[in-house]
Amino acid sequence: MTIDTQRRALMGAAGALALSSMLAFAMDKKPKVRVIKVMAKKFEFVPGEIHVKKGETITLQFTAPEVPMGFNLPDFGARTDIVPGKLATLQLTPAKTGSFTFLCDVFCGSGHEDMNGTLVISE
Ligand SMILES: [Cu+2]
Repeated sequence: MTIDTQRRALMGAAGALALSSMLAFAMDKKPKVRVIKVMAKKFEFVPGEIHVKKGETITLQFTAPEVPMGFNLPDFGARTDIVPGKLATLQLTPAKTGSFTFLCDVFCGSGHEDMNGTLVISE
């Protein structure tokens, strides 16, 4: 490879990178992703019931003010750790309707076993 072709390849890569970031930005702007804030505290999720539409893309944004928690939505194979002081996110586009239980899967104290909520997905 000569210096010239190397430089051209490099510029091409830089151009592709710039283009893809522009595309990502444009795509980011179009379909609005609804952000739902969920607080995981001893020993409940707030809100305990989350309502979404089938096919709607949502971003669940978790905080845990007290101790480390977990969010687990088994029916969708979705889970995340929730660590105090850090924002945890989970993006979801449910393709089915129904009521699905989510729960805390990180032991957080005496009420841990009852720490769960419901995701309600309607047509
Ligand atoms: Cu827990």
